[in-house]
Amino acid sequence: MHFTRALCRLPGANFADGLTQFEGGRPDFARTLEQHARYVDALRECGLAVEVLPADPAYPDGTFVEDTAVLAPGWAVLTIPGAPTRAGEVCSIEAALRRDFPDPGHITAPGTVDGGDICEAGTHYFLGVSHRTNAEGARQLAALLAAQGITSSVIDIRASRTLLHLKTGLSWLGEDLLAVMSDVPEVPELSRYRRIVLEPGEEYAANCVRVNDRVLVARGFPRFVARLREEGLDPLELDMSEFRKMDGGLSCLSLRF
Ligand code: CIR
Repeated sequence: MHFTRALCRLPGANFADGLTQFEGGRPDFARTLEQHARYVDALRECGLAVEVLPADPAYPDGTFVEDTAVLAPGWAVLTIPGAPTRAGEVCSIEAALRRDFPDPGHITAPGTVDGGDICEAGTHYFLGVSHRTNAEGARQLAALLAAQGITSSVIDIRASRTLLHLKTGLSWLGEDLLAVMSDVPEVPELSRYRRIVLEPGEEYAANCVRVNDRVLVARGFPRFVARLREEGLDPLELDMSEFRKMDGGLSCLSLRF
């Protein structure tokens, strides 16, 4: 899929008050802003026009915009993020997305979906059922996707201690290639793809993003970057240290369309 646009949101001064299980210290706000600016520049280098929304102090996790919507070509569905403190983030994203998607679909209660659980792989989407996305949310999304001609399969990651979201451990790199952490449970549809399995110590890099001719990937994972190059891909490495401290990955910082 060729992307032309992206939506991001600046981290706010209370970014460190968001949800996290990470035990390696609090993020530094100045470095967070630098890393975010570099991320936005990288999307622009990939040819995208990027809209950057202002921070909203009501939502310290609001910079992780990916969780608020699921997109497909010409189509959007607004989610209900599974963490109660994040559910209100959808409102301002909806206003921004409606300019391009005037009639978006909606997940309705009691369904919950975090966009980070939805791994888009062309015309097939993998739907993670997690501690954020519930089975009802996945069921609603599967029906909405089917109406767009997109098939889907559910991967239940609730038993995993390492996967916050499905895309923490699974990314589509284009065509028939996936990046995958060994913790991702097997489902039959995964066997249709070739896989780069993340090596021990490099698992964080599994959350990467193919953007047109490039692959945005977290800096510091040389074996994975070498594997991407062997596949003829063109990695663009980005420092993600401060977002990692808030359990965030590369994909969650933007909605791409
Ligand atoms: C949260 O726990 O909701 C945020 N601190 C991190 C969300 C990361 N989102 C994502 O991976 N899609």
